[in-house]
Amino acid sequence: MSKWTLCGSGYDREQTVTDGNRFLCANGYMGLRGVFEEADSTWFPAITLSGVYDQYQDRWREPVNAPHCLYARVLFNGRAMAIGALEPVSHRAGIDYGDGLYHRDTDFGPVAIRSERFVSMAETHLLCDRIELRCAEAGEVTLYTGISTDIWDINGPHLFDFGYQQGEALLVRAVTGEKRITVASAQCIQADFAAEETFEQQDAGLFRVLRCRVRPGDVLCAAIFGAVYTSQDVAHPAEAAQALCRAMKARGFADCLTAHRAAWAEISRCSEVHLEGDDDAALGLHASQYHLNSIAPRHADSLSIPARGLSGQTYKGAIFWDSEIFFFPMFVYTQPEIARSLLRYRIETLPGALKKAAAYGFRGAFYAWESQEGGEEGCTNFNVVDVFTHRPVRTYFRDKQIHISGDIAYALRSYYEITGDRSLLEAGGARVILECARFFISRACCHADRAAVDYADVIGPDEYHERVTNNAFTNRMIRHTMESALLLREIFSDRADWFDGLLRELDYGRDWQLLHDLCGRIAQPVVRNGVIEQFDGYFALEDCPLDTVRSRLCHPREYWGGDHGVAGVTQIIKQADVIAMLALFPEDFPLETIAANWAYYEPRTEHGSSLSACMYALTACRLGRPELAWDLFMRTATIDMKGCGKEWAGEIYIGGTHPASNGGAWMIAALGFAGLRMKNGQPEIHPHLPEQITRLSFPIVAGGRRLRVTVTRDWGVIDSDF
Ligand code: IFM
Repeated sequence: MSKWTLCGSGYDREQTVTDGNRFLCANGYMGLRGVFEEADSTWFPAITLSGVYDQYQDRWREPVNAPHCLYARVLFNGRAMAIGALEPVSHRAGIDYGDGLYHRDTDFGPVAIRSERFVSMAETHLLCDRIELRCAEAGEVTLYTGISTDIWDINGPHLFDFGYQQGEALLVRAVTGEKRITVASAQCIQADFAAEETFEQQDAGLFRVLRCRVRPGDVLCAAIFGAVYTSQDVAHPAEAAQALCRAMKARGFADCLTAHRAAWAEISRCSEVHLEGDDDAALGLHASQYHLNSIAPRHADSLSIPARGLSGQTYKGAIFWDSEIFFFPMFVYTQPEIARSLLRYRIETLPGALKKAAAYGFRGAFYAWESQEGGEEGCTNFNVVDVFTHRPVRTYFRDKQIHISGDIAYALRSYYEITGDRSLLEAGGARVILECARFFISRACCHADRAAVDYADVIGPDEYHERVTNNAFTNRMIRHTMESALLLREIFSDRADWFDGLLRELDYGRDWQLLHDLCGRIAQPVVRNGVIEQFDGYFALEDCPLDTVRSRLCHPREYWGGDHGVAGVTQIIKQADVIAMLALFPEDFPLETIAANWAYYEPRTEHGSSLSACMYALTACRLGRPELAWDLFMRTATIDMKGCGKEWAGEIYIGGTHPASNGGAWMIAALGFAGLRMKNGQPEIHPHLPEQITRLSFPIVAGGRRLRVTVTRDWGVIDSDF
C-alpha cells in the first residue's frame, strides 16, 4: 500500500454510498463503484458508461450501467460468505489513489476474502479483479463468479432483450430501450485451483460456479477479467468483449496490472502536484487529482465529463458548465489533449445548441444546461421535488442559465491563450464563439430610453435567486464572449480570407456590427462601498445571517431556492457568483474591490454547491491572503474522501463524486497558492503559500512547452521539465 491509500475499516451500511464514490475505479470509459464484489443492487454497485444514455418511459434520461462483470460471491458449506448475509469478523476496504487499485479484506471466519481490482487505464474496455480465499476450516468452498444484471438504476431499467452465452468467456448482452444500443459484458476467470465447474443462468445474470473441497490453511486464488463494449464503440460488441477477456486471461493479471500502473505513472508524470508540509492536504490533493484524472475521456476525441463523473447516474450523467470552468483548467495546463476533447464535444454539439436557441425564439447557440449526447438538453422543467407536497417544482435552470454559452466561449479562448494553438478555433471553435455571441445579441433587452443593454430573466451561478435581471457574472461572461468574437479577427489576421469566409458562411454581417455596438453597452452592476451588486435589486433583499435562514427550514432536505425557498427572499446565496466573476477575470478588478466583495459575500454564501469554495479560495490567494483560503482548500480537496458533499436537493439524490471540487483543488494549488497565470503568452507565477505548505511543485504545458513550477516560501521558479 502506498502513502496515497485511503482505507476504511468495519462495515456500516450507511457508508455504502460514500464508499462507492470514494473508492471508485474509473478510466474515462467507465466507472466501477467502490462496492465489494458480492453486492446486489441494494448496495448500489454500478459500472457506469460514459456517453451512453437512455430514457425509460417518461423518467429522466440518464447514463446506462453495464451488466456487472466483476461479480463474485463465496459460499462455505453452502452458506454465503457475503456482506449483508453474514456479519464479518473484520472488514477493510480502500483504494490507492496512486494507481487506482481498490482492495478489500473481509474475514468471515471459515473463509477470509482478500481482493484487489482495477479498471484498466491501459485497456479502455477492461476491468480486472484478483480474489484470494484463505480457508480456516475444512469444507466445501463455492466461488460463484459471473455477470450480474442486478444493477443499480435510478431511473431505469435501461437494458432489455438479454442474451446469454456460456463458455470460457461468459457473455451477457442487452439493448437499451430508447436507441437500441447494444451493451455487452464478458467475463473470463483464471483459477489456480482444481474445481468442478458448472454454469447458472438466472434473472440476476449468468454465473460460473466453481466448487472444491478445502482444508484449513488452503489458499485459493482466481483472477477475473471483465470487459465491456457497446455498439457505439464497435460493430460487434459481444465478440469484442469476449475476445478481450480471453486475450487478457492469456496475458495474466500481473501483466495487466503492470500495464495499468505504467499508464497511471504517465498520468502522474504529466499532472501530479507535489505538496509538502501537510500530509492531509497532500493526500486530499492527490485524491482529487486521482478522481479527475480517472474520469478523463482519454479514449475519445470529443467527449466531456459529467458533473458527478462516472460515479453513477446522478444529475443524469450530464455535462454542465463544470466542464469548462472547473475541469478544463487542470487539463489544459497538464494534458491539453483532454482539454481539446472537452471542447470538441461542445464544437460537435453546436447543432443542439442552435436548436435550443431557436426553440426559445433566439438566434445563435444556447447550449444545454445539462448536456447529453448530441448536445441534447437533459435538464427537465421540474428538476426538484418538494419534500412537503412531493410535487415536482418548476425550476428554470435550463431556460435561464444563459451563462453556459459564455462559459464555453471563455474556455475556448483560454485554450488558445494557454496553449498558443489556434487549430481548435479553426476546427469549429471560432464558429462556436460567434454563435454564442450571436445568441447573446438576440437575447439582449434594449430599451428606447436607456443606453445600457440589459439581460433580464436570467439565473446566475447562484441558483437560489431565479429569474433576475443583470446578474453581474452573466453580464461579464456575455461581454467576454462578444469581445472574444471580435478578437477572432485579430487572431486570424494572417488568414483574413478564411475568417471573412466564415462570417459570410454564417451570414454574420449585421451581427458583426451589432457586436461592436452592444459590447460596450452591457449593463454594469451597481457598486456600493466597493461591493458589486449580484443582480438588480439584490441589495434590497432581506439581509440576515446564514444561520437565520437555516433556522427557517422545516425539513432537512428542503430546497432553499425557487419561489418558496428560504433563500430566495434574502441575500443568502447558494454558491460563489460575484466572487466567481472576480476569480475568472482577476485582472479586471483592483484588489480593494476583490477584498470588499470577499468580505461581503463570503458570510452570505451557503457553499451549497461543491463549485463554491474553490472560487473563494482563489480570490483569497489573489488578495495575498492564503490563510483565508486554507480551510476552503481543505474542504474542496477532501470532499470525496470524506463524503461530505450535499446528497439531496429536495427529494432528488445528487450524491456522487465531485469533479468540480477535484478540479478546484488543482486550481487552488496551481492558480491560487502558486499564482500561475498566463501573460502575453508566457506563464508567470505570483506565489502565496499558506503557512501549512513548505513547497509545491507541479508540471505544466504552456505555449506548447513542458515546464515545471516550483514554489517554496522564499522562491518560485518555472523551469523546463524533462
Ligand atoms: O453546475 C452545477 C451548478 O452550478 C450547481 N448545481 C450543481 C451543478 C452540477 O455540478
